[in-house]
Amino acid sequence: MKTRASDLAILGGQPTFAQPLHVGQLNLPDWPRFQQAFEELFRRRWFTNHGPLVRQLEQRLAEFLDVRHVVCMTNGTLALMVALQALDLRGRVIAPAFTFPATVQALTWAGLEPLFCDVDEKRHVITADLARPLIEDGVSAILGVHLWGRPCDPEALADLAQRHGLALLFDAAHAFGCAHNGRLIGGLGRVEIFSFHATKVLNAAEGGCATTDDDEMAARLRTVRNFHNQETFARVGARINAKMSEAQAAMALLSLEDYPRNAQANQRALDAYAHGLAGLPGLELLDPNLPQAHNRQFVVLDVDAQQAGLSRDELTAALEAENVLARRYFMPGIHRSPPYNRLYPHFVEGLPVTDRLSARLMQLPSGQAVAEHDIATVCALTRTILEHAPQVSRRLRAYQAKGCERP
Ligand code: T4K
Repeated sequence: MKTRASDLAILGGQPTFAQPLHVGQLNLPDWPRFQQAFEELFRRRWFTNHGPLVRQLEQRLAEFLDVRHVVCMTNGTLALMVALQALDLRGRVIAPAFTFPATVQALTWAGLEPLFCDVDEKRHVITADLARPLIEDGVSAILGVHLWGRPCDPEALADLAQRHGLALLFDAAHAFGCAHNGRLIGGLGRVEIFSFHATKVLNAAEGGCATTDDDEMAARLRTVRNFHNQETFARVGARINAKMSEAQAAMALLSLEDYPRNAQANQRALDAYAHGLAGLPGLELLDPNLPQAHNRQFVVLDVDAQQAGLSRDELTAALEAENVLARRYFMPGIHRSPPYNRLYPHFVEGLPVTDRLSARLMQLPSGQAVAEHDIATVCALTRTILEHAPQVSRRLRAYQAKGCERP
């Protein structure tokens, strides 16, 4: 265990981990089940276009989420693009800038403009109070993001949307298995979308879905998802190929079976971080204990630079030198990223909370590939880095003076 400053890799020591520890928390099914699923797929010779596995997945997900309709798609971004098209939106959409770029990219591809809304400092999501002042002519919808699986003010947003005749939808890419008021997220707003990317708790390699309790919306989603005239359920403006393949569905079905085990493992990892980081000044782990169901897929740390003695960027750089690849999610806010900073320059200085959170939050490695003793080591390293904060900070500033962000 490293205790001396000179042991730290950022100050000249050897990296603690020979292999990088990633934040990508891949949940893999065991190999024999995966092999069997793919052997069956090869035998059946039916690989896409709403095959039996996609239909089975849609049914199982609808049961799991307790929602009337699940429409599986190629990935979460396309699910969002399809949802925006199915809602037949025009003009501007109120959305956070504190999110993954895909949320806003989907708006752009649907020909819509983002109207960036700042987020709540404690919950990191948009709220009705923050969205209300943005409502003006030309706004057609509110797109909330349940960031880190935290539900974003659904009732108050629904009320606001209804009063102003706006559509309400949610990007629930992080929120599979997370509950709001005792019900799993999936039936909020007119439509919600999920991501089944490899790094998500439900892993289809790539994949996603849209969910709704609204029969007409489901028909529209299914129509937009497929370019084929024979698959027409509703009149829509434009269509696209967003179909999920059978290979993706095979993977997702296995991952869904494993979900309880994976969520429990995530909770154990979070507990290990909470234990290992307890008492460290300036570090706050998000939601270590939650009363309601949650996937616990993101281990998010809030770094108060003044109290910790090191900024979030300095801490991630020092950990990276040890081969601990923590991520600075989400940085910068989308309002500061191209092309949005160029297209909508008036937002660049207009989202103070988003800017503050973008500078403070980091995601820590977790998931199947990160053992509990690895987490204990990451926590001990963090402790040592903080204990030697002035030297670490000086060293990083010296690198920066040479024009490098990190060693
Ligand atoms: N809305 C929100 C709020 C989202 O967060 C996302 C996606 C979407 C919409 C769109 O959903 P999708 O269209 O993706 O279904 C990753 C994921 O690619 C992305 O799905 C996710 N959010 C985002 C939060 O994280 P990157 O580009 O930052 O991470 P990436 O791909 O570099 O992976 C992270 C780490 O995981 C890497 O350091 C290595 C490890 N990894 C990754 C992959 C893909 C592996 O070990 N194995 C792998 O196969 O976006």
